[in-house]
Amino acid sequence: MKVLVTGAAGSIGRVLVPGLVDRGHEVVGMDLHVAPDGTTCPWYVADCGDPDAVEATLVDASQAGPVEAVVHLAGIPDETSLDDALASHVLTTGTLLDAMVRHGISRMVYASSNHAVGRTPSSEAVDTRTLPRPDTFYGVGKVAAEALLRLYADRHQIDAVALRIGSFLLQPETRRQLGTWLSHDDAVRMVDAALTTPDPGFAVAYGISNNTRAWWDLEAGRALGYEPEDDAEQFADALQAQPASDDDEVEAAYVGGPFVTEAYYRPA
Ligand code: 15L
Repeated sequence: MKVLVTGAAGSIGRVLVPGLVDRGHEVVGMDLHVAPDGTTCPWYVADCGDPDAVEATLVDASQAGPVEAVVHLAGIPDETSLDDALASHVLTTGTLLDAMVRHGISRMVYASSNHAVGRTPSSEAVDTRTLPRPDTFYGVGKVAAEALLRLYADRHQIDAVALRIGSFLLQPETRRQLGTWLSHDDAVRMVDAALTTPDPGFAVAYGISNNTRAWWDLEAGRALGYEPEDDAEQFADALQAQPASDDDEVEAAYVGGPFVTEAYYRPA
């Protein structure tokens, strides 16, 4: 499948671009930054929130064959002002979806986040029926971007898969991440499944590995064909050997962990 990956130079993009190529996809990278050393796929330095830049990218990238899907990873991966969150997550998603409609591209895989439901207490089950409950403006941006995906799925029959990613890291670094970790290899497996599953329509799934301590439902991902293989448990002894801190308790209380704390409060 020929796939445009936005945010291709970011932390997830750097793993996903070669991972999708290894799985036989034809990848086109797009980012505000130049391609990392060693990148072999076509690359566009362009802003995916700028309609003209997106149009020029798709016109050029389609010359050697149509782009068939967009994996939208671009976005500020942390808390920011409300304006920046809306621009970074919502406007980019809308710009790309409009371009997809114009170009007949029928699938978007979106890097949403657990912070869309981050204010949900950890005592509650977390599945795809969990209502939006953002913990930050970052989470608000992800909720609104998911709403756009649903709108374009209904209006334009775009297959739109929102992956509420947990903690994408080489290995977990906190006790919370023993449940929320998404390994590099599982991230590739998950996005590949979301790209290739037949007719998902609008779908939401939680993006974590097969962690023994996970409390977010993995069934929606499995329904898309995502079978995670890694488990954070292999790191548990080392992490638990470290003294417990107050942060551990706060982080354990809500889905979004540290994003729920006052350090993340911003005026609107
Ligand atoms: C995210 O969505 C963030 O981009 C990342 O910085 C982490 O905070 C991660 O979630 C997480 O919840 O661990």
